[in-house]
Amino acid sequence: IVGGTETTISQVPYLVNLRQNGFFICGGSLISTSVVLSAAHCVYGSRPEEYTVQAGASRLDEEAPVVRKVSRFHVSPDYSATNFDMDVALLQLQEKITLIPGKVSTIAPCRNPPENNAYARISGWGVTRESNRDPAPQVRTALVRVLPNVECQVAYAGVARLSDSMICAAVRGLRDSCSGDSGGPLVYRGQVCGIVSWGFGCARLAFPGVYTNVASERVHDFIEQSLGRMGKY
Ligand code: 4AZ
Repeated sequence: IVGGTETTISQVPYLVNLRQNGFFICGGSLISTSVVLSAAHCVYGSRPEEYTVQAGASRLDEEAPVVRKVSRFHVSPDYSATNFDMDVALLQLQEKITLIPGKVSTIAPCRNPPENNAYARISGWGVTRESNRDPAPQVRTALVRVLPNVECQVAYAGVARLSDSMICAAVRGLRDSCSGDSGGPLVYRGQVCGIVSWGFGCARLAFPGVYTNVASERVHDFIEQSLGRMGKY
């Protein structure tokens, strides 16, 4: 998170960190006691056995109260590793997570997209500057403005095509998600409305952060279908 502030997991108890072979790689959101919502690009090309999910920890270097192995991925069949269309995945956990009031809780996927220019909360352990390499040791958060679609299309015109499965947010030049925040939530009115997906740099004036639009028809349908295939976990 660039331009944010340090916080504790009690402020964002739905946020989990995702590890691959023990190394922190991404964020995610607990949408049920056994399912994590994250980005397809966090898991694409790898195997579920390599991943664990940690919940209830504010710091990456603390022993998390809840650690679970990932048993299955459900990566959107329409995910594109070239243009990041449909950058969404559900991770099924081997065992249910024990909810800890005020520390580990679930969050519902968004039904309706946030209103234009509304402020939404992002959080994660991603780098605090575009030029940094190491993740932030303690979880951070920021409020970012959800941009009207046209504003984002103008920003990325000639650089990338934005699809209906994407939504943009930032306080341009100041606050944004960044490397390591991928897969983590953009929260509006207590629901997860975006998944940190991509952007050109971080907190640049010209380039807002791009999020998977959870309330878009294609993303919403994918989530519902996947949960159905899991047998309504
Ligand atoms: C990344 O590299 C990344 N500013 C995540 C989010 C953004 C840019 C890059 C959005 O994972």
